[in-house]
Amino acid sequence: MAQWLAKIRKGYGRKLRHLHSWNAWIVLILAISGLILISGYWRERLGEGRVWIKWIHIYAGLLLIAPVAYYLLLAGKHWKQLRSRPKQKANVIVILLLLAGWILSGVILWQLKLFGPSWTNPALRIHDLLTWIGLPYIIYHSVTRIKWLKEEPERRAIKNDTPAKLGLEDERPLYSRRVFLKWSLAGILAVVFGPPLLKWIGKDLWKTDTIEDLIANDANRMVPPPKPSPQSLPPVGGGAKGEFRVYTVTEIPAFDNATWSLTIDGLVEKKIHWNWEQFLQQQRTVQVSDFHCVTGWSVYQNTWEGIQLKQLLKMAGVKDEAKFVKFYSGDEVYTDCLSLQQANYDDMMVAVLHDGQPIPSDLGGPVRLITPKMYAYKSVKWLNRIELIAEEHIGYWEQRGYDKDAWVSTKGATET
Ligand code: HEM
Ligand SMILES: Nc1nc2c(c(=O)[nH]1)N[C@H]1C(S)=C(S)[C@@H](COP(=O)(O)O)O[C@H]1N2
Ligand SMILES: [Mo]
Repeated sequence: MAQWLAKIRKGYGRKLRHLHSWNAWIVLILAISGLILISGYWRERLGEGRVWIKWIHIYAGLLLIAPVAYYLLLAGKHWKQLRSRPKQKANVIVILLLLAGWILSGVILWQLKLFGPSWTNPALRIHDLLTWIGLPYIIYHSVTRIKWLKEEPERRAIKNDTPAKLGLEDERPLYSRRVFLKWSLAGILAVVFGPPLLKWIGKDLWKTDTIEDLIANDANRMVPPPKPSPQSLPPVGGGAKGEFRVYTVTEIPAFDNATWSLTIDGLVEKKIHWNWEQFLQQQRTVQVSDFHCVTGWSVYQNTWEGIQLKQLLKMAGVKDEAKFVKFYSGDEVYTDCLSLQQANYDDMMVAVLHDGQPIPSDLGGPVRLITPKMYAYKSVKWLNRIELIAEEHIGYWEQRGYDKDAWVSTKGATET
């Protein structure tokens, strides 16, 4: 054991430098891929590429374990070396905590089916917080260590700096180039990473849209608005807990009475084609359920009001040849599919109200599918057509690498 450790520590200085640069490259890849994963801009444009980026991110994340573990083997020696340098010691601790936090929360997000939503939600919060704190810290740390930033040109020219001379560094005028560049960098980082950090803390610098704002400014023009049933308003669920992230792979579409309708066709006895008024005349039910996205976030205790999917299928009369149900979005791009058995679960719903309010267009209104026991990539927004089919259809995200098995794991969940 001691021999083995001695071997690892041989050529220690060089190894530490290699370790440092490997680590830096991996973190760079993680930072870029992570920011792409969170960005709506790239969600809309990448398609299949998003799932590739996700795998690059996960593999780079797992790779990051190696330099961290290796460093820990060298840490004893390094620590002694840093004896009289408290600033560097603090830096090492901060970096190690960041990396460990990213790795632990990242592994939970990666293995979300093993852990379930009650783990992935806090893990995602931590992953995000570390990103908004850690990235600016690491960028500042790397840039201010670049040689040309460290020393003034005229000082670099002085070869044999005496300690006394070096001591003068602190008395450098405030307007020196180095101080200027450091403050510029700090300013840029604060502008870039400040807003998401404040948002994380829950103190938006400029108010972003609340659900109330979304409803008030809804781009949909459906008249009359759907009238909530007494169970829906006030919501029997007590009001949803959590925040939806607006996800879309197209521009967000908007509808009015002339452009919206719901069709149920394919292998059915009686094709259905309803305009808005006809749709609103149908019997609706209310359910309280959780909503889980496969990237790790959830919204709990949603009160949804709408038409049970199984009720719709019954009305249309499913033919024997029909084995699957395909869902179309009014964005003309997004689709998904359920087996007939899945489609007949009680909580599969064509929803029109959320917590007693019309579903705003950002969140898939006027009408969206709800699939509470499955990840929300099944829950097609701007739903306008349901087709009964014989062969399975592979949905938008499933075609691009998401798991065909979308069941949400309840392992580790607080649900009873
Ligand atoms: C420098 C370190 C890292 C940074 C800056 C970083 C950044 C990010 C960001 C910004 C996201 C998007 C989160 C969101 O949607 O709110 C993300 C997601 C994710 N990260 Fe990391 N991450 C890092 C390390 C890791 C590690 C070590 C792993 C472990 C394998 C990992 C696994 C994941 C997974 C599985 C997701 C969810 C992907 C998805 O489905 O969208 N990350 N990361
Ligand atoms: N038409 C359409 N429906 C969609 C999506 C989409 O991009 N387009 N994204 C899906 C995914 S992955 C999730 S998590 C939920 C997000 O719903 P929200 O935007 O209302 O939060 O919608 C699902 N339905
Ligand atoms: Mo999702």
